[in-house]
Amino acid sequence: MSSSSPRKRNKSSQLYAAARKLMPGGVNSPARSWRGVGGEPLFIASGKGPRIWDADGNEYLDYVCSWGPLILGHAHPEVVAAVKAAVDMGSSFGAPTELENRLAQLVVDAFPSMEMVRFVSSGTEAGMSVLRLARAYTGRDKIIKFDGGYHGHADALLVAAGSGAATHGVPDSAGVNRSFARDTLMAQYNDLDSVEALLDSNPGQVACVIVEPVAGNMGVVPPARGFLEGLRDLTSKHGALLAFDEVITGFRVAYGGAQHLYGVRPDITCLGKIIGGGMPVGAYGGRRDIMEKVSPLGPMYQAGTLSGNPVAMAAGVKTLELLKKPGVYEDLERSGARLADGLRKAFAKAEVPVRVNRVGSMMTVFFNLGEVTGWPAVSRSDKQAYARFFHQMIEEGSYLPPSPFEAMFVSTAHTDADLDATITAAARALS
Ligand code: HOZ
Repeated sequence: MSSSSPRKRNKSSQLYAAARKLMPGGVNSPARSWRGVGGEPLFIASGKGPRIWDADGNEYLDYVCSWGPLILGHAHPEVVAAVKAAVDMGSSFGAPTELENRLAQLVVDAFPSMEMVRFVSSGTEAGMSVLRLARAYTGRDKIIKFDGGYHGHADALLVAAGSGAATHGVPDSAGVNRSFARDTLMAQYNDLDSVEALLDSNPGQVACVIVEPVAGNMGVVPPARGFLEGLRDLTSKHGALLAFDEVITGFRVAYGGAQHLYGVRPDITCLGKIIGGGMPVGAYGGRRDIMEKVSPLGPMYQAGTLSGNPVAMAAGVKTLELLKKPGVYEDLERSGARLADGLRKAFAKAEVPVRVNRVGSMMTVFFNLGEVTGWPAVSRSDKQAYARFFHQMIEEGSYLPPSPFEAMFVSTAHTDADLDATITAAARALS
């Protein structure tokens, strides 16, 4: 897998030069621009199973997996066949289809807290809609989010946000209406006291607390024991809704998401990524009495021509059907543990202090001396060291997230041999 001379990137470089003239920063989403690690992004030509190939023909083992959705790997034959069959029947109707019923049934069966669901086209739409719904249901304006938590780029949620916003050192976006941002209160992840203080000082004003139950957009940070249960108790006590953003964790850390893994039932949930099997999809759902506020049943308006798009629904249905098979999550857990343990050993041998945080098949290598339990610790990580490691791994043929504050993902297509090759490559890169 290693290459003695640097990989050629002529074609990627030419494409990037052309893209920069056409699109801001040459990309359509900032995190993929490599500003978090320096250098020019690779342009990807194709993917199959655990591998991707760039425009110059270089091969990589892929641990980005489209930022999570490709839990079955790239171009899974059954998902591809389902997409082809759907598109042959017509790509969009803007009218109800049976496929929406099928995906909705799979989702509500997997997530008992979601008694009803509404499909949208992205995780951002799901996050934005959940806030509107919480406000419509409670008649309150304020929301609590966590420092380093990312729930898409809706105005009210772009305050101290993780993911690309953190990577680029721009915690707040220009253009966000100050009055929206004023209603967004910031707490610290894994710190219940910070949440309680905000609820106490804003009595009867907080519509919801929105949280990634396993933080994934500041890198992977698992919930401390009792944190999610504490949020459940505090929100119930103060009449606020508890919203879990499971756009990354849904069908990833368990078939029923983090809420199943940790046994905490939120009022509303955002989903995305995996339920579209690699196609653009998001969803939100929750208790029936809450979801009945959504138009056309209720007064909260939210709509979309491409919502419930049949091609995306077909990819999602097939993906969830495959994930439901026995043993899938046990295998993902084993693969995740194998990679994380192997990386820990490689770093320990090289005497490079890191923390590898992992939940199931998602993980982050933090170049950090201490425990990483929330944004203050995450932000103390050595970004330059991550950037060096990232580039070494690219040369070794493993494609990691181009940011120190994102998650690596393992798919069912990664074999033990693939994972071991990446561990060996890391050891070589560190030597
Ligand atoms: N929001 C994604 C990371 N958590 C990045 C999306 C992208 O750049 O494709």
